[in-house]
Amino acid sequence: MSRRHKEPYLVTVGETLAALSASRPGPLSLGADVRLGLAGAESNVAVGVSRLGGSATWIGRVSDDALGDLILRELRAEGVTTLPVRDPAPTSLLLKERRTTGHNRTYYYRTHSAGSRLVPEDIPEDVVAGAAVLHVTGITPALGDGPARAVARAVDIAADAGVTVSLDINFRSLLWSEAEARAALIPLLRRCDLVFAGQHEAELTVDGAKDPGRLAEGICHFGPASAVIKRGAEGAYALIDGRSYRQPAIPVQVHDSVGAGDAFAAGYLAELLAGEPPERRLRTAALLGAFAVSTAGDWEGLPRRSELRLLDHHDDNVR
Ligand code: KDG
Repeated sequence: MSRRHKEPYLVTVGETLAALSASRPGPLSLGADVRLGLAGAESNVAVGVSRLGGSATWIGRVSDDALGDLILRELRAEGVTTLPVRDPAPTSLLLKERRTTGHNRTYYYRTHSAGSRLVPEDIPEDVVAGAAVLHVTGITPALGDGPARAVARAVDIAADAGVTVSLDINFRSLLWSEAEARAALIPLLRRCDLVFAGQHEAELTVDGAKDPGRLAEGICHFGPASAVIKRGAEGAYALIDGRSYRQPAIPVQVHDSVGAGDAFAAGYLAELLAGEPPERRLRTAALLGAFAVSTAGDWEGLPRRSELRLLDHHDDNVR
């Protein structure tokens, strides 16, 4: 265990972005209300774990300017340990246009960003080797050769040290093609213990399968002991150390579904860190997913542990 932590911790590697989200439906227009927030799958997971009382460390490149300062300030305020490399390149931007009430359009501005200049030398070996869990996603390897090699190095260090390696496929079609994602992620998958995938992401990984059970088996065939297939409102199917589990989704009113997958992973991983059994990991994962979709922003609405019960019963008004 690293000297920075006294308890089992999760470490994650990735890019945190500034997010500008239009508040009202319609085309972007001059003077529109646009809200500044932060996004990034890996830091979303770190915040989710930290809010549940787990210990989380985030590693990445951060611009040496006001947005970089904001990212670090917010992550630290959330109790996440940050190990940034400050970089003169800018912070990436994610723009969310609410084109209609039910349809968002996302635009990335992340070429040559600080986060995409991550290199293997940025990964502190002692921190990764001392973790209980390393969590990576398919987004960072899509940012370029340096980030792909950095993630591969983190996975190699962790796997060699016996650290549980978790991968969320998180396929982003704006960053690369399905063929590129497969070519880059399958070698990573072979060194992972636990994989999270949406239905489509699992289909992209396992040829010809559609049924969640077959998809999870196909993923585990590459090497991981556990695969969790996230199916949105239909819940999740998991194959964990050879046993299958079904976790229904928690019914809530959907406000903004972006970030739900990260929230789900955070809930699962926080319980894994706490030594909880699969049923509890999946239940908390589903609860965090429900918090994420029923609140604004990727992570801002995620619960503290004491708040889990708000969605964990049938009475909507706690008095
Ligand atoms: O999972 C939510 C992420 O998509 C969002 O936070 C931004 O990391 C992000 C990305 O690259 O899409």
